[in-house]
Amino acid sequence: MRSGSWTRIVAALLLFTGILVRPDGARAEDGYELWQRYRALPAADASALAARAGSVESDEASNPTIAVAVAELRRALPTLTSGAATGQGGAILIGTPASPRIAALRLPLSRAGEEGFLIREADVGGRRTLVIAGNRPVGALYGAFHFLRLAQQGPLPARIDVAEQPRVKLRMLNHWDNLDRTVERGFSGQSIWDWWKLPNATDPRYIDYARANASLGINGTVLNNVNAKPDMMTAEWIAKAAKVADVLRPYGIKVYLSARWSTPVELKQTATADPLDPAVAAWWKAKADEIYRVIPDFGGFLVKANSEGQPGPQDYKRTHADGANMLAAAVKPHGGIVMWRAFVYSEVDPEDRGKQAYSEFKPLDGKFADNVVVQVKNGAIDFQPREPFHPLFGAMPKTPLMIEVQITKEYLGFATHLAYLAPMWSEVLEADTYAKGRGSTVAKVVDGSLEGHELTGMAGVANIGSDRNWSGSIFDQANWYAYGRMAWNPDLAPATIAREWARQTFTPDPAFVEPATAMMMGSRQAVVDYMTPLGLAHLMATGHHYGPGPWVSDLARPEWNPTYYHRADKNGIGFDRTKTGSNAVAQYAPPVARRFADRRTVGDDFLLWFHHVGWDERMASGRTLWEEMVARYDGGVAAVEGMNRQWAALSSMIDTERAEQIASFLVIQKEEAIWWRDASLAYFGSVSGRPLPQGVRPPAHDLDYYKAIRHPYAPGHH
Ligand code: GCV
Repeated sequence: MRSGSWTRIVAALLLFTGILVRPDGARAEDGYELWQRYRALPAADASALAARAGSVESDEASNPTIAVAVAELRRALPTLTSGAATGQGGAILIGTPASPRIAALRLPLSRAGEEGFLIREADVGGRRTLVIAGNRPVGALYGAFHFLRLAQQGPLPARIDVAEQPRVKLRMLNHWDNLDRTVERGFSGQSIWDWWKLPNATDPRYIDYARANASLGINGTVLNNVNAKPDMMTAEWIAKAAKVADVLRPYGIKVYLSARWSTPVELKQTATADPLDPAVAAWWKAKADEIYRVIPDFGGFLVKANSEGQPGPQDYKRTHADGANMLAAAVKPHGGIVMWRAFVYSEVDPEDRGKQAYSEFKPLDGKFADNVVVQVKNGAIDFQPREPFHPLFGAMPKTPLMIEVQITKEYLGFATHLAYLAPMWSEVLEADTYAKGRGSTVAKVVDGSLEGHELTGMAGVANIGSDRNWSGSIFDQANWYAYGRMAWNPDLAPATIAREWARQTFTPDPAFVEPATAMMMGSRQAVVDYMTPLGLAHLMATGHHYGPGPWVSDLARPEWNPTYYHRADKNGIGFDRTKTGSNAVAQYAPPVARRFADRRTVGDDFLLWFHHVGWDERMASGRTLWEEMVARYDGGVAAVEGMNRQWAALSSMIDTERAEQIASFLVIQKEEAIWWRDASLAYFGSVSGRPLPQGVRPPAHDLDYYKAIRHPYAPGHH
């Protein structure tokens, strides 16, 4: 080992043990503080901040939400301004119109809506004061976090006048956390919910979880996996959930629970789970009453039914609407809602899996109760590195639809691959459904503006676990952050979010932030290119979805096999979803259907999603399809090599501890990108019979080598 490496390792150890402090005074960091590090600002910025916001006042400190907002500001400002040369001049006043001093200002609070805020400077009792106000305490809390977001990023603007309110009503995290503390598709340790010790003991971490989420405006969390257990509905487990709800409540976060359809039968309290059976409806009504007695602001239920082996109303020849409406009636008197998932595909239906959710749900439009929202994944298959938008968006005008995205990276390299997901989500949100002509974007379906729905939402499958850094890697914190920011405002630009995250998480120095942002912005496309280029999908190994398995063709159900999705043979590759194939294109509005159906307009990104293309057909680049595919796999690997180089150049600008972890994960990513590229080219080369173009590096091993790789202990698989 080179002596330089030893020096870095020793430095990292000293930093870790707190013995060494960097010359710039920064403490060793393990990522626990996320984007809420509140480190000392440079002297000039600190002085300017102290002059305007040196102390914090409120007339409503007895309100628990205002109290946590005040506490957050008081926690942050002293360290942010610790390097200030001048005194603590200005004051912050935070609250709602319940505060006489805020009411007297007659602020235009209609701009803040139910949950938003205003931040502006005003004269309060003859003193220049920075006012953070909401119509409700939670708005003021979000305003406090917004102010800290601004303050952490560099000099405050000379004049502050901000008015914001969320575009989406339900800004939800979905935990796929099991009662034994394992996490389905979780790559960051155990569940943060220490169920075994609840309700008697809580963990201070729950408060930091609430602080982090409230800083983004997240206002709901589903505590347990959609593959739910009946036990969750027992008094013992409801008491545990109630304790978590108590901790999260001041932060404006409501608790929701995933409900297993067959719960009353499995608990041996009803003979059937038929939603139209009065005994079943009565059981759920009593259960809802019981929950609301201990969680008065309980949000409601999330349900995965008749999907991947989960029970559901169809077991009794009833529809999804019958099921959802029965549960909705149970929570309705308490103001609760039901989020009913549209992620369904049948174990017996031979129809293209990508078409099944639309086929089942579209006919139910208008049949759901008004406190039901149908939760639709961003794409029609399953959180692939790239999918076209789900055809249900725009197709159910009478039904509120919320979008579900996956923050945890089940199909994008788990926690060790750097893949910033905001560009993927934004690609879907910006997609035009043409449901009501041009401009009918998915974002407008989701925020309710297209059809005038009030009940709107976004759900993100959480990547949060017991790891010190919460998300398994530092850069995966950016995905949690970006999800929350986009749930607040689906139009926020991914690069803007990346910059604000990087400034708060690392340093506001543009010499770091700009290249780091560029690296993040290119990272998801790199994953697409080394895993599933040109519209390919679901080529991952069986079960755990870790690593390549494009050859897998022996699983019981056709749609469990990667060969089902790529359909490669010696002539070509791709899933024909046009009229000559499954005709899935017809599920989109005509202008979209026409674009996807035409080889000339579909574009490279979705080419093989919608078309079966000959290996020798020419692409826009002038290459044959086979040559293009090789170039994409190579490009993906090259991009990751570039990220490794880029990080080597940037890492000295931040603390050693996080820099080293990121560097080591980038090495893993590089090795795995090469594995994906080599295994995929070995396989597709064998199927196509085409040789690699001249000068292209052959795979390191033969196909059998890659086929023999097994990973029975890959994380996140249940
Ligand atoms: C919670 C995919 C995942 C499953 C997950 C399912 C779902 O199929 O692999 O682990 O189950 O999606 O969203 O319900």
